[in-house]
Amino acid sequence: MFRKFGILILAVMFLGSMAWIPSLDLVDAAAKCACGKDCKCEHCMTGKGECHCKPGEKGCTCGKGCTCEHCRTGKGECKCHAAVVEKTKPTSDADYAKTMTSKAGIFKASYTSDPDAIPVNQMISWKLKVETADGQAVKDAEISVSGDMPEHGHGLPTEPKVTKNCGDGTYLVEGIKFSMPGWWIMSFTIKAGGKTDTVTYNLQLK
Ligand SMILES: [Cu+2]
Repeated sequence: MFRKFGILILAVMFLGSMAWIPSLDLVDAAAKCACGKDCKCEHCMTGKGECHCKPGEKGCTCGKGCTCEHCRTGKGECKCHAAVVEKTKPTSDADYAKTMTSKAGIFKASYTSDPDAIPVNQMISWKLKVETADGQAVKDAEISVSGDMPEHGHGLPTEPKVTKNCGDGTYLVEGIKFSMPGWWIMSFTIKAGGKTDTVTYNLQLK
């Protein structure tokens, strides 16, 4: 009786471990995918081949190029996971400057933080100064804010917003709270003069 029971337990454990193998593969594969969303391309589901998404193409948010149906045809949802191995650590040449040029080179923006030494777990505000690439103040921008901790796959605990346009190309951003120390990315999507571009800052909080 006891022996039978033991064999049964072993059998269950064996089947259990078999069931784990593919799901572990999936977790691993998903971690390699660069989509901001979740796409179901072969690359993302199995880790095979390269991701062939093109950023900005038919709803694709992959940094890589995946050939999932979502990315090729725009149908359905992208099921890639946000965390990418290469992106989960800041590169050694990561720029921590407070003045950055936007991705497409349309704007230049600098921030100042209040307080200056950025604390963890405390509500703070930033002032963002926005200029065109040639240094003209951008006075009528629409700005959205997002913060992200790529190593952990989570964002800010708050939803910071521009609460005041100071009129001289600076904008008050309130409601910023970094919930833990580590590497953070702050992105500001700036829309002005019919153009949209994103400025990204790296932060290393202690
Ligand atoms: Cu975190």
